[in-house]
Amino acid sequence: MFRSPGSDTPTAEYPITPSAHDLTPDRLRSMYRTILLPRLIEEKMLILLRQGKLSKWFSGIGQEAVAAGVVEALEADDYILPMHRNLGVFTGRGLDLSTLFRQLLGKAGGYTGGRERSFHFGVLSHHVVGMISHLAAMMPVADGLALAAQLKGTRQVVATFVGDGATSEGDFHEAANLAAVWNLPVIIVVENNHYGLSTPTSEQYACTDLAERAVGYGMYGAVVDGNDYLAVYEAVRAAADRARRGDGPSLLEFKTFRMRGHEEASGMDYVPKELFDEWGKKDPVLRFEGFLIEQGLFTSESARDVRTELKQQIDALVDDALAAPEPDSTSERELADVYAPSAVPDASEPQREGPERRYVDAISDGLRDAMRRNGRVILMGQDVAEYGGVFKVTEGFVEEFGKARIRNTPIIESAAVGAAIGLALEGFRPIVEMQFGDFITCAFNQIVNNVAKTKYRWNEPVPMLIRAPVGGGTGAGPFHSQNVEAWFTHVAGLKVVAPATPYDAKGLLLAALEDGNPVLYLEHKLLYRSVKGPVPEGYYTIPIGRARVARAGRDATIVTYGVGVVWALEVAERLATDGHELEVIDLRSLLPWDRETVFESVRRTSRVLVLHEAPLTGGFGGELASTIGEEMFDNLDAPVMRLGGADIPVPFSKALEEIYMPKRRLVDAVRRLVEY
Ligand SMILES: Cc1ncc(C[n+]2csc(CCOP(=O)(O)OP(=O)(O)O)c2C)c(N)n1
Repeated sequence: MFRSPGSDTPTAEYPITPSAHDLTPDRLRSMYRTILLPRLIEEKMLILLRQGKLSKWFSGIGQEAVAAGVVEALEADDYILPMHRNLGVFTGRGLDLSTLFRQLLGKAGGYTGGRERSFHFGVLSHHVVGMISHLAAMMPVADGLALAAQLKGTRQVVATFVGDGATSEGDFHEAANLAAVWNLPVIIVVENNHYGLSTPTSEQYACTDLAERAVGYGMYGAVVDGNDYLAVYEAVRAAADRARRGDGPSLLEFKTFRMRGHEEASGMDYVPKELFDEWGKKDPVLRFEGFLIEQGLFTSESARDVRTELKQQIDALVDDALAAPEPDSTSERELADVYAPSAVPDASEPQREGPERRYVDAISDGLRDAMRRNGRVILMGQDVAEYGGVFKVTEGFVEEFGKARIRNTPIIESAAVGAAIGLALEGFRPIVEMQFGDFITCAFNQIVNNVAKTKYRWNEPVPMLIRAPVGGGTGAGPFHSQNVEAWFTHVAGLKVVAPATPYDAKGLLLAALEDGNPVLYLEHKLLYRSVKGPVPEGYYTIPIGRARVARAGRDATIVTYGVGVVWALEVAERLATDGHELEVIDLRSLLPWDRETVFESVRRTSRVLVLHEAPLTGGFGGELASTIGEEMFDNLDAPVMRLGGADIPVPFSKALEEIYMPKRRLVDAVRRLVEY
């Protein structure tokens, strides 16, 4: 039944491959409905599009056998991650059609209430996890869902769809490699419809068949006739059986064809007409219908009756959806839905008492406490297991928690974060360690588009902790010294914290894991072993979004975070001898940040300097300064001043790095402020 990579799809006659499984006549007749329904819905959608009642449509006409075959071959609790042409997954999984039509038409009462378009949503009860626009970005999520199944010991498998074009994306490679290395129960469903928008496969990849790549990843691969419904069914069943046996992932390449344009507005002049003629003969719905008639399971009349029945149902549902109101909301309601309510108690913080611990030890202690307390906490990252991480934060963790929970990843920042989404959707609390904060750029898309937006888009929070060792001062050069906060404080749906003391490092870490939202935790490398302080033993949390007065004063306020707190306290000490009493506010959390504590300080001092190590231009200080200026103008005796790193990459040489660092300019800046 499998055609091995390199062989051609048959072109002479196009019979259906009879199933090796015992499919009863009733089952085959019901499978007909599964492949027919999306075709008929699409035909209706094309009418609505022409009537201007639908804004956009990505057609899957001609490709239905792939989605329908996957749905039919898998169990109801196996996850499927469809793409933009896979209506058949949603209908085949039995989603409520009334809600689905409202979703497709962008109406109130749809699955996302108008927040997302077409298939960009998931329904966990039906084990369907929809896409984001960024191609291949859901493949690492599939790995995470499969890992969750593996950790829980269920028999679930996960099928993740990807187009021929999207196989060129980095996430395809990272996810395929991760699935193979971790032997995950994943089925990569490559839907090769021969074009990625207007680009033919000859300009997309240079191998003969995409399934050849399976060899390189060390997984099973096969080319399958994607327009032969039963061949798809058989291939997916076999792949699922292999995955359930513990034999790992498969890469199935289904050769099919897109019988419409990329999307309905884009036309299809770039596709030679002969291809439509050729593939039209292999129409998957008609082929299966012909097979059923040939087998005596249907007559042309009974097939027509099924069509009529389904069309009537669709017409009624569409009329109902068209009559539904447009989404209606308020900015308050939309804002309130970006985050899940925090589960961290708002109680007062414990005394700053306890054994003296270094900043790095406090992070380790917090992680260990969290892992002991909650068996669902899983830590993933490069070299975090036996090696203990490059900063030794997780030293000894494998011995205590085992390899299943302390997971070395390949060098894959993007897929590690994507996999964390899958874990979070399945109730785990993943922690992803970036080896250096600088490498978080490789996971940027997953963090800002996938992690941050899922809660708002389809109301499923994906709580996780992403740890990033940041900052310079160690002579490590432009790619091991950066402060990354401003790239992320701009993103609704994330929380960002930056502790400056061991006490806060532990309390914020535990809060981040309990919060119920994705939290980016910025730990400053220079503080790891240079800062010590009392850390309470046992479990405690510091609510995210609460600043602290690190030093009280009345002449001016320095608002800062991370290593800036250390600098500010040093300068405050020094200038106290000149009679200047500086107040230092340690923000601790950047998103959200504690306006009230800052505003109260400004009321006391009337002068503010905003300080951070990151470059000044476009830095988070701009947000702080403009808010203070806007809200506190009447209380200010001087313009809000900013001090940040020089607008250059962080240089390697210590002498040059000092030029970058704002620390050397801090005393002058404070003098300017108090003397203004
Ligand atoms: C990361 C990314 N780059 C570009 C696009 C724009 N885009 C949307 S669909 C598409 C073509 C996708 O081709 P393929 O993966 O083969 O899937 P098909 O549309 O053929 O089903 C492109 C380029 C995108 N959505 N995401």
